[in-house]
This record gives sequence, structure tokens and C-alpha cells, in this order.
Amino acid sequence: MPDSPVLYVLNGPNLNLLGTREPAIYGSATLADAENVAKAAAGGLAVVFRQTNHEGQLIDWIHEAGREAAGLVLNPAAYGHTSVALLDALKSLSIPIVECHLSNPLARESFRHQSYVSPVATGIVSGFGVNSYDLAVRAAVTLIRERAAA
Ligand code: CA2
Repeated sequence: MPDSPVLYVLNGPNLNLLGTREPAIYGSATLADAENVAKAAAGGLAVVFRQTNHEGQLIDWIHEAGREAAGLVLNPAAYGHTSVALLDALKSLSIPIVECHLSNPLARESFRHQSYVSPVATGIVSGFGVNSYDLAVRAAVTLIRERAAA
């Protein structure tokens, strides 16, 4: 980990479309808005904010977070419901992981009730639209600071 702690905020497939469709489910904010919310919530901690539509890229970034980051906020999008590879990558981390969703998957279709991320997450924030990023980042920063003080 670098001397100054860095928080990674990683986003999975289709989240680049945020704000363009399905506003009733995801709100009208864009991913750029989510990035601004995340950075504003980080209390001065450096934030690396990224999105990909590719599972292998997401896994490479999770490995990178394991080397470079003090904490991870992850919106895995649909890969959270499907990807054992994501679970395996996350299992290799020893930093706090906060799972983050705009919607509340448990209030939606049953195929969204399964999460391969939740068993290895320190905690989960879901259902608050773009404000989920505010809450998730604040939680991650608190966990990072608690660890640094321990
Ligand atoms: O609520 C969330 O943040 C989700 O992770 C979003 C995923 C969904 O598969 C999860 O069940 C819950 C979908 C991301 C797709 O985002 C779009 C946004 C606007 C328009 C189209 C897709």
C-alpha cells in the first residue's frame, strides 16, 4: 500500500449507461455524478474511480486494488449475481470491501438476490441511488481510518 491511503471505487458492466435509461430504477444521475459524490465523500482521501464492461478487466483492477488500495468500494453490477471469478479475486484481498448498489437488489427479481460479493464484503449499501456511493465511501473511509489507528 502507498504511504497516503487510496480508496478504489470500481464499477461493473452497463453502469456507463447510468442517467440515460431506467431512471425509475437507477435515478437520473450519471456515473460522472457518482464519481463526484464519491470523491466529495472521501474526506480528502485519494479516490481511484473506474468502470468497465469486461469481467477480466474488473478482476485485474481488484488485484491492483489489493496491491495499491487501503479500501475498496465495489458496485459489481450484474457480475455480482453471476461471477465466481469475482468472488475468488475478492477473497485474495485483505482490505475492507464495501459492496454498493444504486437499487435494492433484494427488492427486485429473484435472480438479483444472489450476490457473490456479499459473503466477502465488510458491509453493503444499497437502494439509495447515487447517494449509495456517498454512504459506501464514508463507510470505507471510516474502516480505513480505524485500521490505521489500530
Ligand atoms: O443497483 C445497482 O447498482 C446494480 O448493481 C445495477 C446493475 C444490476 O444488474 C444490479 O442488479 C444492481 C445494473 C447496472 C446497469 O445500469 C444501467 C443504468 C442505466 C441504464 C441501463 C443500465
